[in-house]
Amino acid sequence: MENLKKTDPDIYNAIQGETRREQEKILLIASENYASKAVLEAQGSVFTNKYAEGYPHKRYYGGCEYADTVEELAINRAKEIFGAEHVNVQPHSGSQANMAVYFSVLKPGDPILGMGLSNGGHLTHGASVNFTGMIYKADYYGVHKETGYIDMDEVKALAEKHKPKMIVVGASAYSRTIDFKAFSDVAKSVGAYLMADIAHIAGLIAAGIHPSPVPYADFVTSTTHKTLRGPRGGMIMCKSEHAKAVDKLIFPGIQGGPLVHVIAAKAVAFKEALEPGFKDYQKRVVSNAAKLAEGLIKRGFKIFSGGTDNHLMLVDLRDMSVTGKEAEEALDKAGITANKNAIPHDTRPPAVTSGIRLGTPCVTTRGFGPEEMDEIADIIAAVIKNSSDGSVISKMNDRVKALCDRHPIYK
Ligand code: DSN
Repeated sequence: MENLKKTDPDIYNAIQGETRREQEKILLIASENYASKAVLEAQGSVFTNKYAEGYPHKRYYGGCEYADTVEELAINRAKEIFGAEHVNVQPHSGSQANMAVYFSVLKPGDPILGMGLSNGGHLTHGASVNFTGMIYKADYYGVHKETGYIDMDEVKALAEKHKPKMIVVGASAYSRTIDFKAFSDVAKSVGAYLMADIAHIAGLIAAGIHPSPVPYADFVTSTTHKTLRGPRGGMIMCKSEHAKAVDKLIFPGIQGGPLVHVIAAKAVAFKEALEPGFKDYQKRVVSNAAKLAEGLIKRGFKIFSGGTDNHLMLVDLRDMSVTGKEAEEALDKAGITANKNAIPHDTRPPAVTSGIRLGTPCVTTRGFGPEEMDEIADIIAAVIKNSSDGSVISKMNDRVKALCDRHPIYK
């Protein structure tokens, strides 16, 4: 980065600082990952310079022959991974992907049914503060208060009452396997479209270790940077009958020029996802999450729903003396980055919460295994149980640093 260092030392230093932070801390944010150097190189390439409005071989600008190459590779690789009939790799984000799907088949005021934000859903699944809650008449299903699992009887009853035009399935903080077929059955029974937002579990689905919604859903949206380990961005998969409408909504409907450099990086990530090592990585993400949950349970913590089937878990702090906010702050001081998260039916406000969400995509990418998971559980337990004891926090920070030193990122 010699050029950047000379041209803009402030930004150069911030990038150096962020690199150190990502190396020296244990990152347990469930929606983050370390993209490969190849992904970073593609994203930092000269495609940054190129306008390519339109789609491969149907562009509004000249000079798109290489842009066509990367976009076609990204589309074909995504089709191979997920078995989708149609793929659009242009959404700048997961929210844009979801917006395009809604706009392609819904009218303002139409009813939709999604998972409630406070129960683990996403803003774009109908939250009142989001465009989806402003434009559509949103209703929400949640998780069962006792079991923590999605209650399909509730989903069916709400669908029958609310008569949604679209049912949205997918979550940001749900640790159990999702039964996409059951959602499809409910959607069909009330004549609703089904959109599956697989942003969190896309990598698991790509590796075949979580059931895929592609055979069942009319639309499947995702981000590409979470378990899928690509660049920040979105994508849409759909049945052929919706291909034209979706493409038209992304461009010219809600976006202008695609980010070709990001599409190039998506293509690279998809190639990596087709390699045999990717399945093994995703298996380790899941087994690491199970081990971390087990380690925390062993040390007296409650995991919401009793455990995890995927890459994340919600630590339920309602019986502990700390809030989610205090736990997040204490963990950060000890070198562990996580986020406070509402526990379904939480009585504390969203800026405080009674839980923390932990995920294993980052730590698995850097090579941590079951032993490290148990040690992380031990550190988390010590920090949360002694959140105002500076000497404990400092000792735990030493252990975090030692673990991170043994597993450098971007070797
Ligand atoms: N912000 C993402 C997450 O952390 O789950 C969802 O968009």
